[in-house]
Amino acid sequence: MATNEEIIANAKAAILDFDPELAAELAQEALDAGISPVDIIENGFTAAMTEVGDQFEAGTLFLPHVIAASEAMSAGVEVLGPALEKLGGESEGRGKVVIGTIEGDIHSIGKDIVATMLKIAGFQVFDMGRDVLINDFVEKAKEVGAQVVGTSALMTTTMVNQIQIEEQLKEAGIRENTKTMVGGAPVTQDWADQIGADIYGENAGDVVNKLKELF
Ligand code: HCB
Repeated sequence: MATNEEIIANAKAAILDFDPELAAELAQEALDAGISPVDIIENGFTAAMTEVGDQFEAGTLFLPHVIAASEAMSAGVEVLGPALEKLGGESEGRGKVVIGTIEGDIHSIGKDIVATMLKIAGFQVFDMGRDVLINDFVEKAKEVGAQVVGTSALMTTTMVNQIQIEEQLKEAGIRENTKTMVGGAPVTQDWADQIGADIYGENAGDVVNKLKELF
């Protein structure tokens, strides 16, 4: 029988082999073995996606490979969905979070994971999707009275749009009552400080810890 480490390593390999059926099977095997769905997402699937990104950048993998890898990851995460939801319910109504991928950017996998983990932690999450207009974030925050507006940016060309969130929330007169959160692979604590965002989320676990501390 495979050890937990082997199951996680195999799950990572399934993404690197672009195999959605195997990723789904291994997600189920991980749950049956009592491995936390968070562990398999972070140490199996996400670790593989990081490697795919590095190889894409190095020119050893191409866009169709990236698409196939993200489809395999989605197939695996789908199986983990019910188990992730079972982790939830510890404290309903912690706060309202409007989240989405920033204007111009269609990457959604990381944002989806953050949104799921926040729901599990008891936050009310308004997931705006991807390539969300800055104005739509602001309007939604006003409409629901959000405590947090979180944006995800996966590209150096789109992270600059996070500055617009700061500016437009100020113009709408709601910046003082709203915390801003930024995340995504090229985003850093330095960037958050530079643009005046309140929270930098390095990964989904970090986001949940920081927002739990605040609310
Ligand atoms: Co895409 N892509 N891509 N891509 N892609 C990246 C991001 C590059 C870095 C790859 C590279 O060159 N090394 C690169 C960007 C370079 C740059 O910075 N300028 C890139 C490019 C260039 C592109 C296209 C332009 C390619 C093209 O068409 N020529 C195009 C984008 C077009 C557009 O947006 N307008 C594109 C398309 C795609 C897809 C569609 C094939 C696919 C996305 C599928 C989807 O999301 N539904 C994709 C993918 C998968 C990637 C990589 C390989 C992985 C991203 C990912 O899902 N990681 C990525 C390489 C990389 O990032 N290393 C590559 C896994 C998740 C779990 O990690 O960092 O997103 P995460 O999220 C973490 C963390 O950051 C944090 O928590 C999450 C969970 O722990 N977090 C937040 C995330 N959002 C947060 C928000 C918060 O408020 C707080 C915390």
